[in-house]
Amino acid sequence: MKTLAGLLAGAAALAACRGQRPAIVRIVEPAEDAVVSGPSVRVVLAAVGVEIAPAAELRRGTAHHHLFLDTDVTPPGDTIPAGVTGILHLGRGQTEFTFDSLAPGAHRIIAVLADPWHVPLPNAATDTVTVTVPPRL
Ligand SMILES: [Cu+2]
Repeated sequence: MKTLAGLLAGAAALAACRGQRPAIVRIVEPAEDAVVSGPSVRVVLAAVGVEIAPAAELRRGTAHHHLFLDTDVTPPGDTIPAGVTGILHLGRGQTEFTFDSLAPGAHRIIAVLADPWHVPLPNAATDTVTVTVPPRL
């Protein structure tokens, strides 16, 4: 019987064979299912297995964070578009972002790592949290 640890080790070894390090992104804050005070919500991000750097440096092997707010993730291999509502490039290498005015209700936030050309890293894990902004009284 395969264990989760065994599967993960296998995936890491496969990625290493291909010259790719498996990258993982985590939304550190807010927590999954958090009820946030809103309307401003601070998102804190962490990445493992890849260096976070400003996109403008155009250095291969680095990545920057992206956030998809109530928006589906760009299909694999596609460039993450700029100037689209709900899609944010943290292109200066930031690891935090504050949404200033989230409406009351549930919101889905997805974190995605992409290379300096804004193409999601192959085999990189994404992270998703759903948060709720309570109704204003
Ligand atoms: Cu980008």
